[in-house]
Amino acid sequence: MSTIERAEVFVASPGRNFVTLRITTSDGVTGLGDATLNGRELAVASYLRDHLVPLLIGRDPARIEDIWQFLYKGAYWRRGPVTMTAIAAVDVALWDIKGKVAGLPVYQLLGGRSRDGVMVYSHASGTDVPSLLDDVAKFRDQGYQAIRAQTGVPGLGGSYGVRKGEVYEPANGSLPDEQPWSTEAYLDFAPTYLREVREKFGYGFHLLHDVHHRLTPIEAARFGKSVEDLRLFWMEDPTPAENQEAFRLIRRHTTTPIATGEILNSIWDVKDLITEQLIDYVRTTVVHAGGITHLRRIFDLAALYQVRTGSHGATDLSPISLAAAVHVDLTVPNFGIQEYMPHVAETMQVFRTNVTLKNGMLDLSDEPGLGVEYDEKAAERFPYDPKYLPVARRLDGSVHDW
Ligand code: CS2
Ligand code: MG
Repeated sequence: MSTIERAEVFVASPGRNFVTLRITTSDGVTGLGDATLNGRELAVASYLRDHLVPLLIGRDPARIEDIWQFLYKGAYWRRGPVTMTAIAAVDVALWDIKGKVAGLPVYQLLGGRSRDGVMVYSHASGTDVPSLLDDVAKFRDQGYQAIRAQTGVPGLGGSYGVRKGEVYEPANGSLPDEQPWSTEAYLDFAPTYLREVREKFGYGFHLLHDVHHRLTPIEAARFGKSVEDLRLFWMEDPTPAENQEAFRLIRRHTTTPIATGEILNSIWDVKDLITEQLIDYVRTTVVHAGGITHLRRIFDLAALYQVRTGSHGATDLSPISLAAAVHVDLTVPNFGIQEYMPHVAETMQVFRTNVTLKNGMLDLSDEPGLGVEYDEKAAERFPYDPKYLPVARRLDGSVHDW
């Protein structure tokens, strides 16, 4: 029997910080898992190095489900982003190994293709409305079928979702950047620029918008109602999702579709949202929700209730997570959309993947496993660089949800 011989954790910053797990079997097969949790990277690295790696050595790498249950139930302390990200890294690395041993891409092990490609949405943004409209035009020209639109709110300086350079990177300070927020200003402004996007470009593409947990349920209801005729594909994270019940109130008032889940980590965190049909898209990911094994469980539950998938895919999820997401997205019957932002060149010097983009759709080749390689030598050129996500403060100085 082949056994797990080695499990190494790499922390590097090729363009941004990534935590990567590499498992090696006694047969010399390697598997990769992403363990990146933006702004809390070292907590997951320690969870892996200090607590999980010693438990993996000598185990049968083929027993993915059993190892998942052992790590989840065996910790006694359940759920949470650090735990679920660490378990995800192990799980994804084991699927990678299983694929390589079988000589099949992971999507074949998951049941094979349900579709020819994976529709993605790109991120159009601008510091003001004209620059946002230019950005939308650019992505329309590149053939994207779905575009998310965000711009800064006048008078508030920078905002979440707005790119500074080529790539959006919210974790930007060695201490958290504190950014002002006004719900009133946002609620007055956001519907007007989304309307301008529709007026200029029409309805021949999917338009998305991220509220980023900023509104109370009744404010979110008002927002959703005010943009109903713009036919958004979704409004994302209209209110913080810890309180799953809150979505019932939003639902009562608006038909604007709702997406949530990028910061949720387990099936229990989305259970009521799904079973009570309080959302339309579940945004949990392979990296923060327990790997392929657990994500499939969430997506299968969602399928029973006509809730579709829309996994988070910002650049703080490594190319390993993007590849794993595409394997899952190709197979699940209830796929909705995949978030996609290209990684910077430095990142791609360290991670080699076979993911391709054409006409706003992602696909990958038939390479066994995930189809990702990690260049450890190249990674050494990019040492860990501590970075925090920003914090939002209301105009009276009190802390708001970022
Ligand atoms: C955002 C993310 O992509 C999204 O929808 O909500 O950019 C999020 O802010 C970051 O991933 C946080 O690390
Ligand atoms: Mg988001």
